[in-house]
Amino acid sequence: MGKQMFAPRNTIMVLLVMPLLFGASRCSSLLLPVDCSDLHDHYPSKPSGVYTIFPGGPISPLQVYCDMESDGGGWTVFQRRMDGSVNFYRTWDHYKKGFGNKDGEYWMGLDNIVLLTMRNKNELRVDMEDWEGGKVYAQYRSFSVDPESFGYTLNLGSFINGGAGDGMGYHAGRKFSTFDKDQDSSSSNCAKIHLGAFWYGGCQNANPNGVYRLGADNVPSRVGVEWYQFKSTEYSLKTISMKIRPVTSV
Ligand SMILES: [Ca+2]
Repeated sequence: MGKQMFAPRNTIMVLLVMPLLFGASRCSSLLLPVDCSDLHDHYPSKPSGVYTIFPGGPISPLQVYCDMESDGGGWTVFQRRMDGSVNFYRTWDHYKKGFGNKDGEYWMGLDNIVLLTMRNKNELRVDMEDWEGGKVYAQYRSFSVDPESFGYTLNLGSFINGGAGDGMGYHAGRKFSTFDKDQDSSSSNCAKIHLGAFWYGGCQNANPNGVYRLGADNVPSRVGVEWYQFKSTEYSLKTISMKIRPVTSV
């Protein structure tokens, strides 16, 4: 009699648990998204904001800002400037590991960028805005960064112009440099001269990690948040964000 009494309850339990098990097995990445694109695929209506992704597996969660709007969304933001609240003139170790606030200005960290770009073929989009309301972007059909043992060399695919001009093309094939680790091709130290950290050559067309300033303020040139082909090197941008997304197979 007891079994008969409990049988309906067990049946109910199974019915309740089955969809959960089925759902978990069907969409394992739903619980542990690899990147913002993965998250966007499962929850297309999620707005832009801070989310936790797992590019290095389940034991290494990483908080990032996801751009769920630009060109269909699903972009994992690895660099963002918007108000000058975070100091970007930092050491190699900071650029390796990442710093800043995920809901504001931050750098994701080169090791995380390596992880994200070694898994899939990714494209790069750089959105930027001047102080007069102008909004443009630059896009590259592929983007990856080699591991630290290769100097975090930048690999960049073909350019798509969204009005910004090709500020990054010059930096393709360059190693990353900070003021305390000079890997540029200049006889001087580009990071020290331009108060930033980037894939400098000798030295740059883009300086997105430069000093946050209010446009063309006539202070010493070429140290601002710059994109030469858009506003020259004498003009510091109001906002810039660099983001990646896996390239959908064709
Ligand atoms: Ca040098």
